[in-house]
Amino acid sequence: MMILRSSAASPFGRKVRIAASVLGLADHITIVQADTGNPDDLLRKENPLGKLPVQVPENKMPLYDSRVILEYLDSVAGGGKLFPTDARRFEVLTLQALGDGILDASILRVYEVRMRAEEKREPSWVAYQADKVARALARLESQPPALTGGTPDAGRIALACALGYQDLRFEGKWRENHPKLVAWLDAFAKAVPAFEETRFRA
Ligand SMILES: N[C@@H](CCC(=O)N[C@@H](CS)C(=O)NCC(=O)O)C(=O)O
Repeated sequence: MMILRSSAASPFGRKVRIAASVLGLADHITIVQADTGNPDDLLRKENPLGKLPVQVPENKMPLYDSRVILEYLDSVAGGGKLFPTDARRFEVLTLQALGDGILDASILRVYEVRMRAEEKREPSWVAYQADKVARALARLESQPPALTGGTPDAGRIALACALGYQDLRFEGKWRENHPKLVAWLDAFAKAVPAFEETRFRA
């Protein structure tokens, strides 16, 4: 059994759970809730950065971050599934970077509210992060990635989790002006049941 240290609402943890499901590895993973705010949580021992998800394969060193965990799961499943080795490889890796980047900027906005008292917040910095997300979503809306069928790759999993996080934390406002991406996410959810199965419900 491998341990996945994560939290139910984590979009990066969701990437790992979806990846494990599409690779048929979900039954080999026990999910243990981690608390990023608790200094005594094993999380900080396993990952000095104190970020989740962390995956601990049996008798092996802890693995992070989500990209590395996806690479690991892909290799356990025989390789070349989440990360194609053919000409599509760099398109997939760049889409993964874009999806993860949307998440990083979005999470910084959430943390600005969670970690800083109201009078200490910096609207121009929040707008700077929000603009990254807006530009990324505009680019994706103009060129939504093809859904290729079969096992979804790491780029498409990252994008689905990034859009799911906009629904969770930003009231799904992106849906108003990104109709192609909405259709893309609907198609992804239909093809990948683990997407709905891993949706966070408070
Ligand atoms: N690049 C990392 C990002 C992980 C991340 O930001 N996780 C958030 C929770 S969703 C976290 O642990 N935040 C706590 C912190 O930043 O200290 C990955 O891909 O796993």
